[in-house]
Amino acid sequence: MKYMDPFNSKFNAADLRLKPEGDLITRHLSDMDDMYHDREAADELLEENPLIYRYYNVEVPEERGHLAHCVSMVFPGDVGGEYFMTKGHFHEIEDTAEIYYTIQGRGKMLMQTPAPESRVETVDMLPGNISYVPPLWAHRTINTGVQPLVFLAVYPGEAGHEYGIIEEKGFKKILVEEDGEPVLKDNPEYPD
Ligand code: M6P
Ligand code: ZN
Repeated sequence: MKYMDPFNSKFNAADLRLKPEGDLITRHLSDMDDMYHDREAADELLEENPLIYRYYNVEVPEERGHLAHCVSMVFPGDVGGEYFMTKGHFHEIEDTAEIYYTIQGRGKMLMQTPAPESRVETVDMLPGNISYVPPLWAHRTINTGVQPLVFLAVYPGEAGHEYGIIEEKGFKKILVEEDGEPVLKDNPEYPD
């Protein structure tokens, strides 16, 4: 392994930007509209095509020994009652974990083990919470509040992202707003 020089990144809470910016990824509704269960509501909102989330990947080599890290923000909003959320993923290298540190906002992390168990858990994402995603669990972050949900994520450099399973099947549960409260419900489209 080669030496790499130490460095800082600085997150500015006032404008929600990271410096240096690194690799900035933005996801609009059109990047994930078929992940929401209410097709009609998604189609309606597509005209506006809101920004759902963005994340700043600090540039470190994607290899074993390094710790990939990024600052993400999921914006507030919903599609037919289903809160704005990340696409969600498993790690390509399945036995790699991840830590999320919530900086501001309010939300939940939805996690699920691989089929056939497909066990679902959620943890609260509130300022100061350190959320642990153990190896093997798929994970998606969901903004249940009215401010951007902002968090730092750290994971092994080699972990990689596996989106295919979630794109195809979704999560077993969805998080929807009912009477102003987040309620976890069965995903009606989840295959048996
Ligand atoms: C977090 C980390 C990243 C991830 C990002 C967006 O910051 O887990 O690795 O890429 O959220 O989530 P997704 O990749 O599921 O769209
Ligand atoms: Zn991850």
